[in-house]
Amino acid sequence: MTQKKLISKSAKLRALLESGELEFIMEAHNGISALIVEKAGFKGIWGSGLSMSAQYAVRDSNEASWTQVVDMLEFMSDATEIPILLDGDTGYGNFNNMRRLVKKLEQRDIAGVCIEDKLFPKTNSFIDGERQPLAEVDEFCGKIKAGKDSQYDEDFCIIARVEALIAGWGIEEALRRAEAYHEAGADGILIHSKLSQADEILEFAAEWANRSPLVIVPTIYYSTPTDIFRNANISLVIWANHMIRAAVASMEKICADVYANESVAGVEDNIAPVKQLFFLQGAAELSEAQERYLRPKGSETKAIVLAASRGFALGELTEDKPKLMLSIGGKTVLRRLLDEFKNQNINKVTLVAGYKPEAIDTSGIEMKINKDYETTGELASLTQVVSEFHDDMIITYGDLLFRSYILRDLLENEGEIVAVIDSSVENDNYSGTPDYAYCSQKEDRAIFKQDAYLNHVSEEKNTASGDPTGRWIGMLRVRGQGRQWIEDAIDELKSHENFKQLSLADLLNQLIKTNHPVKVHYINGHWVDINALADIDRAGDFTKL
Ligand code: SPV
Ligand code: MG
Repeated sequence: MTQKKLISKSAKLRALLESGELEFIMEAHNGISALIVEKAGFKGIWGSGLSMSAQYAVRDSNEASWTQVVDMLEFMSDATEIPILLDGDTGYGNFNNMRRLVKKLEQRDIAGVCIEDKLFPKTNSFIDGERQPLAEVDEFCGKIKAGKDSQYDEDFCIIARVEALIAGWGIEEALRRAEAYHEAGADGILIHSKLSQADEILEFAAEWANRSPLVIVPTIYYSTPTDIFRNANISLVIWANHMIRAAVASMEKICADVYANESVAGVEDNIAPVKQLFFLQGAAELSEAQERYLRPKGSETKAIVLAASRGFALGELTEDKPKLMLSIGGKTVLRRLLDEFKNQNINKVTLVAGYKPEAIDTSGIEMKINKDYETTGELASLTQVVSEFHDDMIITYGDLLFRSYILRDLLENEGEIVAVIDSSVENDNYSGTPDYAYCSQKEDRAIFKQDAYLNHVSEEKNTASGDPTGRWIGMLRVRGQGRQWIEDAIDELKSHENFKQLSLADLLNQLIKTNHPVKVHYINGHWVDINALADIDRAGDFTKL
């Protein structure tokens, strides 16, 4: 979603300064505090030098470089829609540094900057403020002019901060300077005081008589009722450091408690829940965007694994466990299968077990049991999990090992039902009974994404359908209507007298018989299944390749 900015941040700040009402902005010192200020309802943010220095644990004496300040402002600005007025200290140098500062601030959508008439490097006005030298008026006016001349956006605001009262020069000097700065083009005057009463501020405001917007910082004269500022025609009040002070007080308290009690149990109810962090960070928006843009391949796909039989041909190896728990190259067949699923983002797996289910490692999977596994076939196992069917699923035998690309490419194959067919009909190493596939076309490797369909699957070679064109490896992709077709086919086959003995091949033949196309996904080797002892070595070699 593109969000169109109807009113620029600089225009919003200008509107605050010129609203004719008393307005308020609150200090923030990083992204999250800026966001909290905005959510509380404030119409603007003070990018306080003191607070930003404090959050970096350095002194308010230009110890943090101006680019470090600007980098932090970028996070603050990205997180919010309300304007930020930066406390730009002295402009971090002379007129030339001021020009570059304005350029960089505009690039980061900072609405304005306040500069004070002290010398670089400055220190906080409340530390020996009266001893700090003030800038030459002309030099400071040149800095204001240079800033105004270099701004691209006409609404970008430059506020000139007068330190004459703090430095002990009195009202006359403060007014003289304010007037000069006003003349030089400042969009407003910040008159600062470190007295606990607002008297000198109010006197200045009366003399200033609305020549331009007046900004104040009632950090020390905080007990003054706000209406007094309103009545004095002040334009903007800056609450300059209250967010960092709130954070420090809270962190000190919580930290001491946790340290003393060697437990966080006592503080849990007094701190922001983790969910609140997610909320402020906008985690919900990211989840939505992931849905929109990411939708990883396979993430909606489910796998059904049929693994009820013991694997008698494997002899005593399967005495105490089904064959999918056999270890091949240090990993069980099941784990290998699950890893392949994970590689393709398939995370929901239902396994139909039968023989010795207690020996199966079920971590990360759901297991259903075909109790009659000794007397029933694969279709009976599949029928056990019809309720687990999904609109997008892989149905596979549990004793397959295959190269990753086979599943990856199968997931890309569009088609309601897709069977993986190995185009090599003969396989000398093969120990089981193959499911020969008779397809509409032989594999033609010259054709990219060949469209071929299954005509018939059979354990017999040379049936009436002609020569087989491959072997079904025991893996199917089902999606869309395919799920319903399979459910219908199972229902139809249930009335078959041999239903209990039917295999998945019978299910495929039923689908074809009822005119539901089964698409062929041709492969050439790169898989093994484990039926007999000889397969174990073969599988071991396969995993080493
Ligand atoms: C700041 O917030 O860094 C200011 C205001 O400059 S004050 O600390 O009151 O000087
Ligand atoms: Mg400051």
